[in-house]
Amino acid sequence: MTNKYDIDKENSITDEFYFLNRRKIMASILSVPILTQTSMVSSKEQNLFFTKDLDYSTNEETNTFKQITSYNNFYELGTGKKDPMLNANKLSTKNWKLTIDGLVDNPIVLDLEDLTKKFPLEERIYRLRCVEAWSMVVPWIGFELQKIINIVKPLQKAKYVAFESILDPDNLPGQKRKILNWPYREGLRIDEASNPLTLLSVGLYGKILPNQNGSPVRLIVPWKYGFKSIKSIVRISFVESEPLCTWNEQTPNEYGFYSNVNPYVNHPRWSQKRERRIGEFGKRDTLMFNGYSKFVSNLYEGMDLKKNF
Ligand SMILES: Nc1nc2c(c(=O)[nH]1)N[C@H]1C(S)=C(S)[C@@H](COP(=O)(O)O)O[C@H]1N2
Ligand SMILES: [Mo]
Repeated sequence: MTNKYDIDKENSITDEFYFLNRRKIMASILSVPILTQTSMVSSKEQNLFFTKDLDYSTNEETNTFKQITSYNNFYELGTGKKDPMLNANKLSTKNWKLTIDGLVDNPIVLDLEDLTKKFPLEERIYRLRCVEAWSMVVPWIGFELQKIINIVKPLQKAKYVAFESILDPDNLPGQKRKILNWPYREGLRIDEASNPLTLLSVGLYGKILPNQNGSPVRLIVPWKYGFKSIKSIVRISFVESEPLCTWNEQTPNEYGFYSNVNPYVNHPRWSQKRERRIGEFGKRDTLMFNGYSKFVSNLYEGMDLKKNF
């Protein structure tokens, strides 16, 4: 029997068992894999203390640290898949501040230390499905965005959450060209942001996030296409109306506000029915909501997901 809760195998006895026993197991830093010295990553050595989540984590095999850190989308560091790794040192996270403001009772600013120490950290093993039809399984470390929502206390009229990445064209090679309308921006409805699956990640494989994965803090929304999972966030604002999202602004007929993983809605230029897991040769079927239906399908009841793609 597996010791993890598999979110795809609905209705199985083990699911029921682990769902009822919402256990957390203390992870030892000794369980963190030892990284090869030759891997070209800007791995930050600091170990994080965290518990292992069994409620929402998949028991699928994780991609290797090397795969997760050498095949990235992070246009601020270049558009090639290896560019973020090669340009990782161009992103400076020193003196980072994450501002949380807008329609809230209690705006706050978090610094680097707050991000790893203020909230208990969990390891969440999530599938991430990119809109380009590849996927990875990543052992993220982070905390639920809900934890921040509880602190800032959004006002009644706040209906959406807007996210903004770093703007630093002097140092970020990708921002020297106007390939996107910088800074990168994303948004969620407030109920999506409050869903327990929605994570702010500060690490992976037991350590501080490598720059190419969006250090020092990035969003993970595992039931949506990867581009919603905005990296290197400097501002989170609570707002009244649907915020601007970078890819939706860039190409609205290809990338909607919702961008839920949906095998029944093709991208105008390719199918979304199947995906390639990085490291594998064949393809596998893409699942509705990336396999997270039981946690999130209720958020979209009554909505036409072909129209609201
Ligand atoms: N700021 C910013 N965030 C970003 C992107 C980006 O270009 N800039 N790319 C997105 C896309 S398209 C994907 S698939 C994921 C990739 O995350 P990973 O490189 O950690 O796997 O990050 C998302 N977040
Ligand atoms: Mo993506």
